[in-house]
Amino acid sequence: MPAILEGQISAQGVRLAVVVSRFNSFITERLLAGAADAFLRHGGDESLMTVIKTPGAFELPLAAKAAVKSGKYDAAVALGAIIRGDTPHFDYVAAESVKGLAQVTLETMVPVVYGVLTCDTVEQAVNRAGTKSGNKGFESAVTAMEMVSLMRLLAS
Ligand code: INI
Repeated sequence: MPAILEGQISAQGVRLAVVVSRFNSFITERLLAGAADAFLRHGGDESLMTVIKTPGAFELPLAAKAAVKSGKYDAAVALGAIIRGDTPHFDYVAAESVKGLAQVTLETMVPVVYGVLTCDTVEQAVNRAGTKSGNKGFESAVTAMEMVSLMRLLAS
């Protein structure tokens, strides 16, 4: 049998930074509620979760980088909602947020989870923020827990 390294999904003892943008806050507040729900329901300690707010999704990478570089967190979850409008702005913000967050996680070796919705319509975003298609915030927090556990296994 090959050795299999796979993370556990538990928030016990996990120090989590939730970096959330205010743009489209009617969606992002639902994502934040989902992330907090997942963290607490998996045994997380409320005092070990910090919420960090940014103006928009474009600012998520810088705030996430500062958070994880502080050494105070085992993982970060970045939450945002980018919704297509009439101009190419959507594409620029979406591309920079994903690229920036990917850079942060690889440079710092701290799990930074991409919980940013990139949707064509408000309805698509609503569906992914706690209605028809789950809650991206909840799923992202679960991913963060698994990655913290996996990184510990890989380091041991
Ligand atoms: N920021 C978002 O988080 N979502 C969006 O849909 C969005 N759109 O479409 O404009 C958005 N723009 C703001 C951007 O993230 C920055 O805050 C702004 O450009 C200042 O740097």
